[in-house]
Amino acid sequence: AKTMEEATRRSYQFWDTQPVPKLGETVTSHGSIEPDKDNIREEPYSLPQGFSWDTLDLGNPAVLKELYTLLNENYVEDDDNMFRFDYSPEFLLWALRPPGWLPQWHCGVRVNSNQKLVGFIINRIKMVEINFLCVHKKLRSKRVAPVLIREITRRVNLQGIFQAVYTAGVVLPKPVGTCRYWHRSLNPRKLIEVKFSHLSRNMTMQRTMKLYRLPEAPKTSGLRPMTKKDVPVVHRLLREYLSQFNLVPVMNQEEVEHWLLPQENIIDTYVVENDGKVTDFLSFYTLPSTIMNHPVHRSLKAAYSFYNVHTTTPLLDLMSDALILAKSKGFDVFNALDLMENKTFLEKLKFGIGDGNLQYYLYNWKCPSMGPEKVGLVLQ
Ligand code: NHW
Repeated sequence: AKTMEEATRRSYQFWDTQPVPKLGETVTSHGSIEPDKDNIREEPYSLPQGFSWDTLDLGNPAVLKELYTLLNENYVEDDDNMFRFDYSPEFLLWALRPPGWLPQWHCGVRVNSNQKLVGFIINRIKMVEINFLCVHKKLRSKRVAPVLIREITRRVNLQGIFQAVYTAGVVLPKPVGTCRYWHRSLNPRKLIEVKFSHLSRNMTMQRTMKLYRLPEAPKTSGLRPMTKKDVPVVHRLLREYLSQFNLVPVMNQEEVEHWLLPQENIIDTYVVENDGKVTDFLSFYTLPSTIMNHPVHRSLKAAYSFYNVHTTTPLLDLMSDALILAKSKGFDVFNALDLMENKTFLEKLKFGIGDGNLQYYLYNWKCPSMGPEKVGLVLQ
């Protein structure tokens, strides 16, 4: 189901068996839905005949390439099946091996006969984040996804963890928050050519290009790439800034270093430093999409807004510089969700609203749902 209306009318064969609130339910209390289990099943769940579990060693470049290929060919597409995420192998290592990662959480499914990788789900670290659930196109609608979800749940439970957070485009029982993607054209001609966007009524290509034109260089004085020395101050700024939202990651310094220290073509972070004082930072990650069926353009280069913290520089100025930096690095589009304080700059900076929502979910935790401006968590 794509919308709440469709979703409330259907039943959920799998999700109705899981510790999540029902779609119609209004939650007013906070707490776990089922108690922590004290005996956790020791045997892996059974896969359909002909398939086996395989823990993926992403440190092996050949295995990393297999995962890259599975996702490149079978992961998330837009509603019109024109674009599909193209997570790079280096990005996958960044996303899948944060501090505290465990090998058994990189849970793959292979075909016995030829060892082809056809399924994957992973989680990252007391509450875990679940991401990259993927089943090969040839194996869809055969209830493999619930087996993957049960198996990762079992493996996480074995570590004494009973809660998780995840996001999805589809409506399931029951979103804790609903966010929307917005898109800022950086290369409008290409975006129109590949039908990511279209020429507005009464607009020529010339006028559209002028509308989205950006300065060559950022405007904020003291803006520079984050370095390792900035980790403690960025950690403090992030923790203080996030305290105003209701759903946030609690990162230690090591995690801040992992998630925010710049890595080429993966993550960009710029801090504002004046008179020896770091007061603000902006960040975005790199996630291109494959353009399916286009004669000329193969890839759409997209930057995704990550964490942006302001104490001195106005957020609008910070994000305007984020757009300028992204444009100068050759991105075609800059994407941002309408969470945290993003609504204060989206329209002003000429973002256009996207179609479809990103739903946020908690596993085995009930709490009242919140508006997007109270969501302070961004997943890859
Ligand atoms: S969202 C991206 C998910 N991946 C994609 O969209 C890639 C392309 N699609 C596929 O690979 C980010 C398949 O269509 C997938 C479903 C694998 C999505 N989340 O096997 P069946 C994430 O990775 C339910 C959760 O026949 P399929 C977050 C669906 O409602 N459930 O379908 C992942 C139905 O259940 P129902 C989803 O098309 C979070 C059942 O799956 C789902 O062959 C995971 C149908 O299964 C989704 N995105 O495969 C949960 N999409 O109740 C983690 C469909 O309606 C929970 N379904 O009968 C926490 C676990 C850890 C807890 C630790 C304490």
